[in-house]
Amino acid sequence: MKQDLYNQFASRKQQGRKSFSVLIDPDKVDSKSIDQIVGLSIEAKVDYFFVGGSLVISNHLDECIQMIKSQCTIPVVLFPGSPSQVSKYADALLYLSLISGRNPELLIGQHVISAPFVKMSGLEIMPTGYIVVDGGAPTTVSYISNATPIPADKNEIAMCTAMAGEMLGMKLIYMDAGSGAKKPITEAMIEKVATHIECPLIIGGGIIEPEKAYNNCKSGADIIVVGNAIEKDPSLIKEMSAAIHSVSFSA
Ligand code: 1GP
Repeated sequence: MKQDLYNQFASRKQQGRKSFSVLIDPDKVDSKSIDQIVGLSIEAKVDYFFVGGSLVISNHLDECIQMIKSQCTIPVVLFPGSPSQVSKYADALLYLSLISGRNPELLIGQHVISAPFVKMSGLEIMPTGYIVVDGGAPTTVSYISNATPIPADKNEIAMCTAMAGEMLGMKLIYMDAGSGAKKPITEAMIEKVATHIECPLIIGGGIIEPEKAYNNCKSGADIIVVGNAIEKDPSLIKEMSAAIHSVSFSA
């Protein structure tokens, strides 16, 4: 199994370097907005693109990734909302198991069905424990997953879930309040989880202010994912990136 990008995630964590990932939902962009987001991301030294969405109604996932790839060398990681969201043009795939839920389909069922297809893609596969936390409003991910998110103030449940995921062999933990969450994950919860796991910790959902991204990194997040806020205002990329990267330098 290829591990290049994962090794990069892990070594950045070891060095205390924080990363910024811009989330692109293929349903919400056209060629003009991709150009703009990629241009701003190159300038702002964005570390990764995550591509995917809970639905992906359109069928231009391949096209979207090819457009990104034709303009930059920023790695593209698939963040799939369903097993059909696999593209050989990406660099890696977050192989997500929804460990905060009790829906067997999203824990293992869909993986069984998609395994041969995922393996054949040749992508670097990153086994990821996906933890959905209540973000104060029903988000697409909580509806689609048919699973109860972890209550926002139950830090111990999040901690134990992440620990279990890591001990089961997951290489990344992704805690998500859901796209467009009203309340992003608290710093207290991030800190509780970060101090009990060794693998890289990804945080996303409802982050709209650079200060929040900064505080999340200070609390132990390794990779910050922002989607919605950037769709609304792409100029935010620069400030977000500077805030996240400033933690690395002051660490
Ligand atoms: C959602 O973590 C991502 O799955 C990003 O959320 O779109 O709210 O930034 P936002």
